[in-house]
Amino acid sequence: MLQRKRRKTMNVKANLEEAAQKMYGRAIKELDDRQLYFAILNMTKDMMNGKGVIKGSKKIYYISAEFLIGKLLSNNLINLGIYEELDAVLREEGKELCRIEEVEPEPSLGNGGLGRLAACFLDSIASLGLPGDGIGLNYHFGLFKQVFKDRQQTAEKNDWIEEQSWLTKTDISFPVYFGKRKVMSRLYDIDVIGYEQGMNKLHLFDIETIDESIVKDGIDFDKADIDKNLTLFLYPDDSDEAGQQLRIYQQYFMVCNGAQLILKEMKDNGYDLHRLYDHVVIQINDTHPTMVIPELIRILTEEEGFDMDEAIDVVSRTCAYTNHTILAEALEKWPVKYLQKVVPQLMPIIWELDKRASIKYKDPSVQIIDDNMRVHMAHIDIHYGFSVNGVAAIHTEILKDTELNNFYKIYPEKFNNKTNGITFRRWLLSCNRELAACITKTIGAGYKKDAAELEKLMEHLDDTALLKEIRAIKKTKKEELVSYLKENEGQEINPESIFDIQVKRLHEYKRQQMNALYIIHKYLEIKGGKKPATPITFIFGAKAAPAYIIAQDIIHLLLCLQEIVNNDPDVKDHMKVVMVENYNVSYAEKLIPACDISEQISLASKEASGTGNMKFMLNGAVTLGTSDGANVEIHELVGDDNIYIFGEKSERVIEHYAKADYVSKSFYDKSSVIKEAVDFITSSEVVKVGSEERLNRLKNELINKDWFMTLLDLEDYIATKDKMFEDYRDEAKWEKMMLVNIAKAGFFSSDRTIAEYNRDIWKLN
Ligand code: 26V
Repeated sequence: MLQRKRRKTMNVKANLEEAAQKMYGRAIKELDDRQLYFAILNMTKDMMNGKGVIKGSKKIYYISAEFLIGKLLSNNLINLGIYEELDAVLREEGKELCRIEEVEPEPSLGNGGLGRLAACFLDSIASLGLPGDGIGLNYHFGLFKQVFKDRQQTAEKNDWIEEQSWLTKTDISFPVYFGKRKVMSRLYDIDVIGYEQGMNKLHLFDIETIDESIVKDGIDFDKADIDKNLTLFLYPDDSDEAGQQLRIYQQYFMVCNGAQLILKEMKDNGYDLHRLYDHVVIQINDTHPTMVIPELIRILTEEEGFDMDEAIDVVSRTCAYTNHTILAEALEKWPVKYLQKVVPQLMPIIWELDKRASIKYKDPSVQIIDDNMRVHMAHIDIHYGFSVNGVAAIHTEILKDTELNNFYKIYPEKFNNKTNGITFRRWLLSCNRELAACITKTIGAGYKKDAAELEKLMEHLDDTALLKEIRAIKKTKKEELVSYLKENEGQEINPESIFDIQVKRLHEYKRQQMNALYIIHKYLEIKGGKKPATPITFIFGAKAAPAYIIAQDIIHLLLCLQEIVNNDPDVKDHMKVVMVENYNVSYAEKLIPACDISEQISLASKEASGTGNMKFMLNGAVTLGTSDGANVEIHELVGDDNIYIFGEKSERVIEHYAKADYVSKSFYDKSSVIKEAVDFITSSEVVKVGSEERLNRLKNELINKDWFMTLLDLEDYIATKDKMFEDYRDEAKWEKMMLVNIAKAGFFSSDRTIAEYNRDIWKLN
């Protein structure tokens, strides 16, 4: 149901003229791109407001430390249904909308997949007409901006908040206590418009006393000065004590504000707090917002007169938890000592929750506070939430069978799977308008609201005109990317080459290092006279956590390889390497439509789902991947003939870990191909352009540790990738693979994911 407020006329031209006059006293054609951006921003905000807020008797609050929303202009125009019209109006005035879109700064309120998923979910919740808001933090500088210097990553702040932006300052402000220390918050909202729907909100809390001027060199600042720094950065370096404590300050600040906002909305609506779960569901996105559970219990008992039993019952029936990783090192376990210092008022509640769990269950692996006095945040969620979900079929199975098996035995009914999805508004309609138009022409526009309709493309597998058109669109997108890379990276790329792309956070389990070893292998082959039939461009984009040394070393290796390969006269016409700087959502929107080969090569069992894999498939790239995360479901959908799967399966990998029987050195010793590639890392060619210390460390890591089993899969990877390059030459075969991938991508719409969350967990009307 929509509550209509003020009705803003949908006449785009008149609205824009009005905004231009009001803001600058000028006509549209007299404005430059920057002025036009602000005029369009204001007009769009106004028009969105006219759509009214989505209402209902039960609301989902998606609480998350990250919302990687990307630029919003294009998406909002599409969802409002005025993109084409505005484009035409601007053209008449000699202006270009796609150039104006470049003016918008990109907020970096997320690290990667988890934050981007939250943003896709907000889009789908609104597009399905469900009442649901996001709750998070208004980081002023977000995740760092990556700048390469001397072939190494350095970090700078990403200053994204301008005088006028999508943020709207509200008059809502809450007190937040860290023990006796009181700070005041300020709520900023970003409107989230559904596709041809009403509006929800993304609520981003800020601290009133924030002080941007304390940021010194790069991203350095005084981590102890909470009043001034609390919302400056996303997950600042938490490798030291002050960094970890700041993260706890941030998490509590988020959930304390979130809890107050939720209860205020309950009361404003006149609902009975004793029936909170009838009106509210809180989806806890990974463990970062877990403290919302003890915080709500604290408020209900201390301020609302609940007894402890009822408070725990009500909160447990309101909160649901999503797990996004199986990596033990990524599961949060906060020392009691830190929580006691930052949020002493929560510790009695956490002790109480721990006591109740330990009375019921003796198994030490399901305790909340362990013998080392660390609080296992996920354990709070599982005991005191009503739903636990994984994010892809294989991931949920692994949680049930191994990682969380002891919990699954206690609460089998809580566990469920919700395979991730992506919003097609951004990842097709907005980033690949040409492909969207071609699909619409072929099967009609129904797929825009019901992505499953993409399957209709399967009836056109023999339509050679369509296949040629899809190939031509890919070519156009490759050419666009080539000119962007020339301008932004100073790299000359051949648009006729195969675009092989791996873009995602840098982590050893994602195995960018395996791709690097392939590149070395190919380079040495070409030097030896074996040239590939089609030239290849290997493209990477990845940020590494500043404190993650090996990840920094891998970036360094990639940048060294870029230097060597692209300047070698024997090689550069056959292959190139490009590591793009500061990979972010906007870059993804340019890279993904231009991709031929989508690299999804994590060690099986380690990538919970992946969502880049879905974006690439939707844009007609063919996956080269392991049987991991959502790759498994992509494989099932497209069949053996339309995907390239290699590597050890997850069961065997899990067995290797259990038996501790993987020895990378033995793979290095017994294969000359592996040895040659690994040794090249510290060859004179590379050392000449790189840091010997970094390169040595990386090589030693691969030979003597290789925790994520790169060498185990390397030979299979090389063979499968070579086969793929070979198959690329068969145009008819490749075009068909592209079309099957697009046709089968419908399942991965986040509209489907959200409909499942709603059906099984949220149960909104
Ligand atoms: C966090 C950390 C923190 C420090 C140590 C190393 C490490 C490794 C991984 C993580 C990931 C945290 C959670 C996360 O971002 N998960 C991602 O969630 C996506 C959305 O569900 C999913 O597609 C990705 O597979 C999953 O990695």
